[in-house]
Amino acid sequence: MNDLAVQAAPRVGVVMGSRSDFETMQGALDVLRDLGVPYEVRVLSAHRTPALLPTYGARAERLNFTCIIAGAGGAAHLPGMLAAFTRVPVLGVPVQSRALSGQDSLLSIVQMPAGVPVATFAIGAAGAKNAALFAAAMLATTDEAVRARLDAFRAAQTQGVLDDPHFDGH
Ligand code: RP5
Repeated sequence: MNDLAVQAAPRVGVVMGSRSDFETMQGALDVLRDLGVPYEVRVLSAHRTPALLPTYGARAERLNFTCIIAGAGGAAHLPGMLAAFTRVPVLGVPVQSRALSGQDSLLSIVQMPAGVPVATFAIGAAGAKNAALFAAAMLATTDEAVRARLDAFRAAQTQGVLDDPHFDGH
């Protein structure tokens, strides 16, 4: 995973606690790619590679990332630990665990004590996609090209509903 595509001048870092999170996090990568947001992808584990967390936090600051999207499952301490090591905003994605359907991941990520925030998204694929859309929206405050692509995405999404033959317009 760590040899996955590293794009030129990444604006968003996408990290996940395990290769097993990739299927979920693929949704975030797809959205970032479709919206033309340069990103890099890493596997970083709070418990298996803890020494890499401060290094990555410093890298995110040095490269001036807009944000880090961090997906993890189970006792999902990766987003909170990363947030402790960097001022770059961390968007947490709770990966759906087998044992508790991701409720453990959600609570681990969302219940940060005051002082070190993690923005927390929905469990699973929807959360991964929305974290990427949120990252794009942050970038869109200063990047006109991303803003235009995000607006076009939302317009197409709206049109998709309106074009639905089961939608009667009332
Ligand atoms: C977490 O533990 C990962 O984020 C993953 O969701 C979960 C299980 O990891 P594996 O045992 O599948 O590597 O660290």
